[in-house]
Order: sequence, then C-alpha cells, then structure tokens
Amino acid sequence: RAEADPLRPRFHFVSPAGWLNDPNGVSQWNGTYHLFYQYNPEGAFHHHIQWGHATSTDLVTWSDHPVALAPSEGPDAEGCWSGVLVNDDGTPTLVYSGRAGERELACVAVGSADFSSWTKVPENPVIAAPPAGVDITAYRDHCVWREGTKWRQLVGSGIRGRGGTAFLYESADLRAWDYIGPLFIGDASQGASGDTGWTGTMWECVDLFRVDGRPLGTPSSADNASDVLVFSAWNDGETLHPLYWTGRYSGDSFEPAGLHRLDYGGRFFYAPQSFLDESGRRIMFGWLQEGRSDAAMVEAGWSGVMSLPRVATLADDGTLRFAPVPEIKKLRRDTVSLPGQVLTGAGTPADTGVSGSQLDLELDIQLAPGAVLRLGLLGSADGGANGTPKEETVIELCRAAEGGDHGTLRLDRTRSSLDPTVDVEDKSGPLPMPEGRVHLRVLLDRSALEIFANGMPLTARVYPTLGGEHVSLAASEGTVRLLSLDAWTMAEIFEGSRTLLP
Ligand code: DQQ
Repeated sequence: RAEADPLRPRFHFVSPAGWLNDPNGVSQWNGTYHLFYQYNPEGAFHHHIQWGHATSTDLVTWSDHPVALAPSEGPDAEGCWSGVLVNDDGTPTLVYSGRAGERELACVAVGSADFSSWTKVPENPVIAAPPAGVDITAYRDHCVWREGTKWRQLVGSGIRGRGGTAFLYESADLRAWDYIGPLFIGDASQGASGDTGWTGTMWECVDLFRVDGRPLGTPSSADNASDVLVFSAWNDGETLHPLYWTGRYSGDSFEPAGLHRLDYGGRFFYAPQSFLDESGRRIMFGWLQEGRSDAAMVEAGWSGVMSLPRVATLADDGTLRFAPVPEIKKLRRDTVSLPGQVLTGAGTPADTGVSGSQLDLELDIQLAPGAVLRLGLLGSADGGANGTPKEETVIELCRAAEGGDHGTLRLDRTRSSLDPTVDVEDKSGPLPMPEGRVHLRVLLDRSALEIFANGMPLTARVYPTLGGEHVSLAASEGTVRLLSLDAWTMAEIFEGSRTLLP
C-alpha cells in the first residue's frame, strides 16, 4: 500500500514501512555513513519507538539494517527516543532517551564493531533524574562530544515560566555523569518574530557544534560567533520550528550572539541533527513531518520523510547557509535547459518544457527592484475558472521595491491541494539577494519539497490530488532576467520492494 502511494518520495530516505521521525546517530565511520531514525514499523503513528538503521557509502542510496534499538523492560520500556552515536575509543556507542512511565532519561547502548548488535549497559539510566530543584517542562535528547580527556553532554529541556534550555553534564566514561548546570536559558518570549513562545517552552534535539569544523572547546580566533546551538522549539506538545543561536561556547556556558530561523518551512524541517564527515563537511539531516491528518497517515501506511543531507557553512554575516550535498547530482537523468531570457510582469509565462514530480531544478535569476519571479510546480493540466491550473504549488522570489540586497522567499501552498484536510499554510522568510541576484535550487520529490535560495532553505510538504506535473515560470511583477534554468528528472533510490525489518 505504502509503496504504491504516488505521494511517497522516491529519492528521499523513507522508512521501509510505518512511521519515521527524527534522524538519530548521524555519522560517518570508516567511510560508511550511518543514519538511524525514530521508527515504528507497526504503523504510521508515533508509538513504541525503535531506532531504525540504514547505511550509505555515498549519502544517496541507502541499505536497510535490522533495528538497532527497541524498547525492553527497564528505563526504555515505552520507547527508545532520540540520541546520538559517539566513538568511544573505537566502540560505537549510542546515547539516547529511554522512555518509561511517561518520562525520558539518558541511556547508553554499545555496539559490536560491525554495528550489527547493540547492548544496553547495566548502568541505565546513566543519569537517574533531571536536575533536582528545577521545575522542568520536559527533558530529553542528547548532544555528546569529547572535550580533552572528558565527555560532555547536553540534554534538552525547559524551565517552567522561563524558557528552553540545555543542561550540561560531564563524564569520564559515558556511564557516570556529573551535572554542571544549564548551558544557558532562553527567554520564551524572545524571538526573531517577537511572538511570545517563539523559542518554545522546551528545546528538543539540541545540537552544538563549531562551524569551522574544529572540536568544541578549542580556543578560536577573535571572531565571537563561531559556535552554533541548533534546537527545535517545542511548545507544550506542539512542534514549532528549528532555530539556532550563534555565539561562543567556552568553559561551562554559551554566550549567545544571535537567534535565527534554521529553515523557513518551520515544523517541516524538524529535529535536525548534524555531524562532521570525514572530508570535514558539517552535514545535517532533518525530519520532514507530514501535513496530513493522523487518520490519513495511518491510512497511507507510512509517515515521515528524511531530508536530503545538507551541508552547513557560515556566511560572511555570521549566519548559516545550506546546500544539498553534491552527491545528490548522481540521481540526475534527463535534462532540459532553457536559454537566458527576459520575463516581464505583463508577459505570458515562459514555456519551460519541464514536467515531472521528481525533479532537481537550478536557476540563476536577476530581479529588478520590485520584481517577482513565480515558479509553479505540480500544476494540473486542467484549468480553473481563470485558466490557471486547479492545483499548483508556487515558489516566489520577490525583490524589495527599493531594490538593494533584500527580498523574500515565499512558498504559496494555498492551491497546492484540493484536499481540504491537508496543511496549506504559506511559508516565507527574508532572502539576502546581492543586487537582485538569486541562485535557486529546488528538489521536488512527490510530496517532499526542499528549496534553497542563495543558501536559505525552505522545506515543506505538499499533497496534490490531480497528479499534475507541469512546471511554469513567469514574472508576476516587474522585470526578471532568467540567466539560466537547468532541470533534471531524478532517479529512484530504492528499487523493488524493501523488506520490513523487525
Ligand atoms: N522526537 C523524539 C524525541 C524528540 C522528538 C521522540 C522531536 O526524543 O524530542 O520520537 O521530534
């Protein structure tokens, strides 16, 4: 059933069956990439969560492996929630949140050298309780790293009435942990949008790293914004969006410099986790959650998509930029290129000759002040009243009327589906565009859509019902110079049917 679903992605990683959420234990080990994920093979709902496991040698195609962790009697009886993989002097070791009695505590499992079997350590839970005397909202998920001769760990949490936080711990052996204190405490009312609750009552899946690839805690040069703390803002049960603080981690605390949105798709790129690969790239995966109802997910038989791996780099302004790993280009097949041309607001849409629902598009564009480029995807053949397709998902690039280097990236999903039960909320965010120039990359994979405009990501889900595949391009305002457009259909990464691994 799931395999036949036309909305199921074909070149993104999805679980063999049932439910998938957060990426876990993302890493590279002797050349092989490992992706673990929150998994329920029993059905497309979040329950009795296990750790699915897949490996890759190229970050493009994936091989399934048996489940690495499953709940068992004890501190993870109700679920093996999110966590990380670390290299403990050659031994692959998982640090994760065991769930039992509706609370989560840190647990550890050690792997065999070939990653095929995992043994939970007798010391579990390795941290017996959250810090005493603090009124916490929740407490789970782990970021673990080596610093000097010790291990350090962050556990995501929140302090009631104050805001999200991450508690810092230290250990010599990953088994016995000393509590140090909160790394720092966010202000729940603080935020890029000024909205109350923007940073959440709790920070899920905290991920602290140095963007220059050097180990955390090593002294750095004069610039004071080289550390990044990624978290997923969670508001009393509601998944809000991924955010990051730039700042400086030193000693036992983090001095924040700025707060930023990680992906303009908000909750559609949730619970990201990153790692440094053997070539020194900071690679991040995120969970593309669904925008359809619980009942529709169960009915479909599958839920959740893993993002394509994306590389994070630091821009001159001290914030992050992202691009899908170049390896993904291996999947490119038939290509269509459009000659450079000028599009004007009054003119008819350009005939792209591009169609498909599994596409990689690359465009270089120059926008005049006030101009708007409109790229339509998944357009249905039959038109509505005014001749526009009955269904269409529209990406817009808008340059500020006064010109300059600023504009907006917008995803208009309001006509993306005739199904009234799916999420079609608008998504948008500010887009730096030096002198009106934009490099736009769009990866469309059935219901999964990843957009990168000058490195600013916007990830979302769309649920067309009419099977439309038309790609349209037009200037809806002002003058847009299309410098180049190249499009490819993308190959599938899973051939035949996958075995449901227990
Ligand atoms: N999902 C996990 C938690 C995490 C949340 C449970 C984020 O560990 O906080 O599946 O999506």
